[in-house]
Amino acid sequence: TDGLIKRVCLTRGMHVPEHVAMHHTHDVGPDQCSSSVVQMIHAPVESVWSLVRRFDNPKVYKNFIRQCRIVQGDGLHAGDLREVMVVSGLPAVSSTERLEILDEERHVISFSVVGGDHRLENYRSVTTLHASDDEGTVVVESYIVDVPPGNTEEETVSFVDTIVRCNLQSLARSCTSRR
Ligand code: A9S
Repeated sequence: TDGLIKRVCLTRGMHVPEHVAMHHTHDVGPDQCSSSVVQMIHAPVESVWSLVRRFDNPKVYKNFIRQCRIVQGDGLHAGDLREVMVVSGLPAVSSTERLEILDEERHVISFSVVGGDHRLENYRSVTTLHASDDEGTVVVESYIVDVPPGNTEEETVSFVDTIVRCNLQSLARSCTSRR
């Protein structure tokens, strides 16, 4: 409200590799909010990554997506674009999304929302995977987004956290039922 930008580290308190903490540290502007969801998965990092890396086909675990097509590039390079059509029942129809990071070595994927018909202006998320102590995978997904006019920060965080949590629970189910 006073024009100041907060720098928020969303893995505070968690034991994570340094690059993971770095990727989940965001500069949050006055009319923006930011949060994160953590999901443990009892499957190896490479098996989780094989689904998470599919910028071209997010439907492999995101159940709110009805259709997706790449509209620029091949979905493997920063700057590539996809157009996503959403299932009915959400306050959204479509979303145009830009691949920001696809780091196959460190298992980091990030995209930002650059257009579409929905209320999540300037949405950007980062998803990281790292090995847990028990040979499983820790997924951390954080995001930053503008608070839509007419909504509070709490409402926005609760809406987006719900979607992200559903996606990561679906991811966990897909990774563990294949084995
Ligand atoms: O797709 C994701 O990884 C995460 C989110 C929060 C996506 C949100 C969404 O695609 C809808 C599901 C359509 C909900 C966008 C951009 C806006 C919405 O209102």
